[in-house]
Amino acid sequence: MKAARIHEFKKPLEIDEIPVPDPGPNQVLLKVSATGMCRSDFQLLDGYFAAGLPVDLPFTPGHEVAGTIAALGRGVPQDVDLGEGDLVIVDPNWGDGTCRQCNEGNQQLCSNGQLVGFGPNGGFAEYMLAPYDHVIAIRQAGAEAQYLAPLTDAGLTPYRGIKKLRAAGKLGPGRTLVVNGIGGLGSYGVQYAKLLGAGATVIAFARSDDKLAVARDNGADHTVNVRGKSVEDVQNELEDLTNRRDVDAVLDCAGSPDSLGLAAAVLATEGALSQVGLMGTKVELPLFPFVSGERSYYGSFWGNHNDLQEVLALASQGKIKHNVVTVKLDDVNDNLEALGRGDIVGRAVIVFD
Ligand code: FEH
Ligand code: ZN
Repeated sequence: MKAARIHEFKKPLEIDEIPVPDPGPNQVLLKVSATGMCRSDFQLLDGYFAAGLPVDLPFTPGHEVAGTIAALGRGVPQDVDLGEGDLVIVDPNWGDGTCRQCNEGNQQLCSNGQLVGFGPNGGFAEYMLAPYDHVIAIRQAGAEAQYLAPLTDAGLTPYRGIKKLRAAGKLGPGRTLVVNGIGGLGSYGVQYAKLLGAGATVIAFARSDDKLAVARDNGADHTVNVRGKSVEDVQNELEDLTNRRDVDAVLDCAGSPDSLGLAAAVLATEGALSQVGLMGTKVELPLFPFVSGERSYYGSFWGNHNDLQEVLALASQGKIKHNVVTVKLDDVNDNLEALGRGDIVGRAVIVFD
């Protein structure tokens, strides 16, 4: 099979011809149909995760996968409703099933767990392996792999991030919610801001008009191009748009020092910032304003099984729009470089024949 593999960090992936793997007793072999491309794939290749998520080279990235079952391991229970040819998505976070986080249903937080495409080989290949209990069969007629794959990360991570803001009581009528960074995650994040915002006014921040057009098309009430603007410039635009110079909640899908600094600066008293973007390497927040204004900062990572089921339900009801650009495996390096530059509008998805 063809596989795009990391042989050396900071060097292009190599398209290799390698054997199709055999499923272990409790695994399924997937024929990959579609795999989303994430900025964290670019960061993986760049060595960003070398300490936290070490991988054995050569390594196949790809953590946002839909495919069809090609074979079942001999230990897959007979009563499991999975069969060859079934269209499935890969639930990407494989916990150990024993720790507190796993028992709370948050396998993405398991310190002994595995993240597909960041440990186990992923979907930048024609076939891949997954535990049988971490694939979800899609029974909806007409469901397309290129739109299912992104739901396992780009369409999942911002969903959990918005849920944190809702759980913190920061959304609702009269509230303003910024989605900062309209890339693969932000194009879904704007939609969840409207779906879960309970009437909050949704404002998109981005550095390109093309991405802000996606945000408007996906339901943003207002957009602000923040490229080259000071905090005061942005506060002036917020006042023109909302009659306020601050906002109650921010979903930051970028995570760069500039985006985090701007978000912290415009966050209102008792406001909350939910962080899903990882462009930077550290968090710097103004200490006294955060303490004296009881502002909150939440890290939010990927999503759990229930979050994913909720996203699948919204998608099956036609409540989620996709901004997908389909690409081929042979063009993986060009698209990784484009991701690194922030040049992809929407989500690039590798599609296989
Ligand atoms: C996955 C693994 C490690 C870091 C970041 C990510 C994100 O792509 C999850 O949304
Ligand atoms: Zn990702």
